[in-house]
Amino acid sequence: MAGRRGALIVLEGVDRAGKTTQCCKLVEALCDAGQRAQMLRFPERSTEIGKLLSSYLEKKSEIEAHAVHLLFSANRWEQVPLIKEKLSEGVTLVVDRYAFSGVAYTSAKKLQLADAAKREGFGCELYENQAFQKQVLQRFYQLMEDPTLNWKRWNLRSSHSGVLSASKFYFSDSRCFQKLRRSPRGNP
Ligand code: FDM
Repeated sequence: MAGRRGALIVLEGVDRAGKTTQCCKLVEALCDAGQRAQMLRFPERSTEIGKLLSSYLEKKSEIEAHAVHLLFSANRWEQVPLIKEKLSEGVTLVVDRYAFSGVAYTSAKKLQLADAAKREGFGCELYENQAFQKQVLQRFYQLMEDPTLNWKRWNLRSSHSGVLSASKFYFSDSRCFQKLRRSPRGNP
């Protein structure tokens, strides 16, 4: 008889929201509770595609906007066999960013072009500036407005992070925490 499938839990949010810390804590808590859990993150920078993305994010190379969006998507697709294998083995996967980042960052980039002159720098990587991050946050809010995703909202004290699982989606920034009951549709 097949064992129980693992859960896919995704944390989404803007840069420096604390997603990685929360992912680590969640994996630790699940393991402490006797579950098998592992962490993944996107972009997965170790693959050939991941190396291209890393170089792009570190401003060492330029890639056309549509092409880079497809590379982020391909970078998720190349991990799909591993994801399926782990889930089918009963391992719960806690994922630091997934396809919602793809939508939020690419669509925010279109807005950013008009606003580029107002950027304030706060980080080393390409997207780490406040004006752009505000736009990404707005895009996450817009994604949360989708009525087909059946969101619920909680108040949180701090942190900008979110969780997406096969059956639940959570997103939070400093003001809200949302939950999706149904499985999100769509591709990685
Ligand atoms: N990012 C990440 C995208 O623009 N699209 C995507 O599909 C994904 C998964 O890559 F700025 C961006 C978001 C962020 C950067 O940074 C990854 P971290 O610190 O490794 O999360």
